Amino acid sequence: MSRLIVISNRVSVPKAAGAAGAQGGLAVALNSALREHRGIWFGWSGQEVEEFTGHLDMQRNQGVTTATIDLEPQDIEEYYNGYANRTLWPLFHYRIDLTEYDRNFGEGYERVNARFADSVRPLIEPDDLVWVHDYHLLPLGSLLRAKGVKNRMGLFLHTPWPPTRLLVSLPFHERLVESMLAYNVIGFQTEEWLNSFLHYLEKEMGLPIGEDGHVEYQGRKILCKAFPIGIDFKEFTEGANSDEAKEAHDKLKASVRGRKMLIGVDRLDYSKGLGERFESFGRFLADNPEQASQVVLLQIAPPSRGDVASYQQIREDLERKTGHINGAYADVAFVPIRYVNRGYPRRQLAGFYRAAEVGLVTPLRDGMNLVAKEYIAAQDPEDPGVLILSQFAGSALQLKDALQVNPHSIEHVSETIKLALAMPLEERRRRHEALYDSVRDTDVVYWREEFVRALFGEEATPDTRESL
Ligand code: ADQ
Repeated sequence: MSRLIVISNRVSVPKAAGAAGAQGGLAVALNSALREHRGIWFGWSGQEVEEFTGHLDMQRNQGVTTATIDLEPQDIEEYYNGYANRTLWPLFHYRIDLTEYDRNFGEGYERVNARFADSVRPLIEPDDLVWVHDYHLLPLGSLLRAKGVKNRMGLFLHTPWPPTRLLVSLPFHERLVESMLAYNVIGFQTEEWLNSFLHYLEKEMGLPIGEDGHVEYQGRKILCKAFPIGIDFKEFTEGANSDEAKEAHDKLKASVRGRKMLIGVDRLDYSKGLGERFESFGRFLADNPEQASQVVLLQIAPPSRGDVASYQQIREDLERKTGHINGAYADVAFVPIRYVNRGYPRRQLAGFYRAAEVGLVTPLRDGMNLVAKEYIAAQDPEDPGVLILSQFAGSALQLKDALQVNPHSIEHVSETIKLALAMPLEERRRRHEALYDSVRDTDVVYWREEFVRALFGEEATPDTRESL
């Protein structure tokens, strides 16, 4: 069986089952694939060294080999905080107002991608499949090709792909996109992002698009396809039925003393629409004074990317909005918004989701959004909560039975909150059943198997396919 080489910006070292600390569904799924394929996960350690040495730290944990490198301060500033998080992230989330086009960032991005290529190259053996993740490493495939790597290589982008009209604002966009065509497979979360990418290839590069999503470039065929990511359904639902989840659920329920609860769980990121969400909740309280003391919004938002100014701004903005709404509607024994800036172990999170009558997932733009799927998976099927979901999340294309909203419309979201809180049990059950089936059937294992199958490509024999 071919080995799998997974390459991403950061590496998540596998934890023993039941170990303390949170581990994301993606890490769980990739680790299980790596175990099956005797693979290696390569990336940045998250550590800083004074000067880059290229030293590879190889470790074996829980049957998975990880290989990491440390980066120097200038790398982190220009590649990670710079081009990845100040240029590509905002641009890919349609925020050209926040996009910084600093030339040094672009140079740092190429330098670090070259460092990744130099360091991972010796680990790649002729039959390995190479799977690169996300916007941090778009040119990595072409840099590896230049070093003689002939293996099948795939890229999966976890974010949206922006419309061509926005992308062309990026200096050297042609070079960036052309470098991606070194992969054999390019995967997106949804058809929408896929179509934006294909539109760029057609309009800006004049490439004909085959009906099956294949693009021909320099005599090679590249498969461009949507592979919607899911959650680790088995692990998450087991966790949701654990004692730890039940305890978290009961404690939270007791603390709200009969009030109905809405929950939001997001990294503190401007793409998640948190400011608009708070305003919508404020509007709901203003428009429905008879309910104002009967509902609570629990927003869990661990800070991320704190070195980037736009993230500091969103944090301040949310603190102001929380203070404003709580100041207006709290009384001595009650605050309407509980705003918590920390992470929780996944089982506790599952208990919190189940305790909430409404899941509020209202990003302004999101590649997929796994919180929406986790909320559905965590519900009690006999008495499920209602999911309010932004039409601009990738997951909206799959989760049709959620109450879909335009997160920019404060009125619409406020009215939808009212509708959700009043929804009869029968309708809640009907919607939940359909959503639950979709979350279960297209879970992260399905996603990973589909992608690896595509990565095998035409060369895959029935035997190798079956071994997936
Ligand atoms: P993110 O932007 O990080 O991911 P999302 O898909 O919602 O967004 O995943 C966040 C994950 O972090 C969820 O599993 C959630 O449970 C967890 N999380 C968030 N807050 C937490 C907290 N306080 N405590 C513990 N866990 C917390 C990017 C893209 C998405 C895409 C994913 C996967 O931006 O669009 O869905 O990658 O491809």
